[in-house]
Amino acid sequence: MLDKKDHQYEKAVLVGVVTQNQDEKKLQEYMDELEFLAFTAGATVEKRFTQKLTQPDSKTFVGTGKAQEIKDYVTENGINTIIFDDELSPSQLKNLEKEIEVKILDRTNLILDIFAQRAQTSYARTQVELAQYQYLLPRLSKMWSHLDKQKGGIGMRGPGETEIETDRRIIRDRISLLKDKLKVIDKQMATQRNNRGKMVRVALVGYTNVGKSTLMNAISKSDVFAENKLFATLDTTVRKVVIGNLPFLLTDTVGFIRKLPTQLVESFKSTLDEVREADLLIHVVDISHEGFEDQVHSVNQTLEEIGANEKPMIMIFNKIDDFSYEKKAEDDLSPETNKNISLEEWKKTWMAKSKYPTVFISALTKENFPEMKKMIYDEVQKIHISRFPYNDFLFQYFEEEEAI
Ligand SMILES: Nc1nc2c(ncn2[C@@H]2O[C@H](COP(=O)(O)OP(=O)(O)OP(=O)(O)O)[C@@H](O)[C@H]2O)c(=O)[nH]1
Ligand SMILES: [Mg+2]
Repeated sequence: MLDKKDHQYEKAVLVGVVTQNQDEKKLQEYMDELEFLAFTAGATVEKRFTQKLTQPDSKTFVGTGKAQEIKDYVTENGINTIIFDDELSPSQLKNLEKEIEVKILDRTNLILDIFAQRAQTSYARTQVELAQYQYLLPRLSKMWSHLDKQKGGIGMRGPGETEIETDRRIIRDRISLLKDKLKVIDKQMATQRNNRGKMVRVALVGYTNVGKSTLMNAISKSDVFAENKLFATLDTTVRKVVIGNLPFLLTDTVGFIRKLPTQLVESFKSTLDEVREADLLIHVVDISHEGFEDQVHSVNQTLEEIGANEKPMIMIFNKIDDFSYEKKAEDDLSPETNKNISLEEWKKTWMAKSKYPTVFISALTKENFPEMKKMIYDEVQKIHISRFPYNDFLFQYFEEEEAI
């Protein structure tokens, strides 16, 4: 999977903790996601360490015995980086670095680093830089100071690399400068959005890597970057789309993830405003992912956090071409997993339980596109009619065969 020729991959280990009543399977799912994040950032994962704890240790997050086990492995195997699935407090981070003496990152750090690598426009870069400084400020004192020789690589890109040792005052000044800069851009963006007029606005939302950009490209014939890594999209793309006779604006934007760092939610205000100000949300779900129901839950939670949870929505279950069904033998008493449920059963379950119009498609093979387009058309039309009540051209019927 990794192309070692092009990049210098760092050797990393992962550390995950669950409470006593969470199960092993969930933990492995979380670790799979963390490994994907690590891979996206540019690391190869050599080993996973996990522990069940009623409460994380206030000093070292994991227990002392586990910390020692990790230290031994890291020393023996020349590991550069330890990645924790949870956000460490500044003091836990300091204690662990003192104890183990390699670079330690947490999930937030990793996500911020990926965002820093991915940011293309100066707008996105400014947002990420602000989030990074906000993360850095409380963790500034002597962080990584003993690691001078290993500088660079994951978690060290952006402000971390050059200004780690500088005075907090300088960081604070930089934060307020970036905030001012963002305020100006936010205003410009708001004006831009206003200038788009009264056209119905539809936003693609969903967990990262579910296929939002692929779907955007398929519906709007645009060319948004899509790939099998997390957070391929940071910058927002807006396209005018016409389905049947009905024009509307379609927005593709940043994906969500479990435990999205709060610093990012704050600094991506304007990006998320696209979602907040949309008339209709298209929630894209990757049905081929074993944890897709958790992902739906995370997305709904984030929507609630940004105050966008009461909007009309369409649920699109994507990647049906990649859905694999493992029928369970009758004498198989192992617990049922998502994979033991057929696509037909999923359809029935979700259509019954979702209060939103729901459709199952493949953005790649375009399976069920006519059904999906009809659904989008109907929902957009409802909004359009309430906005332009005297526009009678709208009452023409949608023709499935029409080239869209
Ligand atoms: N098999 C299959 N793969 C798909 C489908 N739709 C998208 N993909 C793949 O899923 C990966 C992620 O697609 P993207 O469109 O980048 O996903 P995204 O939701 O925009 O992701 P972020 O921008 O990273 O949040 C790519 O490798 C796509 O080729 C589908 O219907 N079937
Ligand atoms: Mg994308």
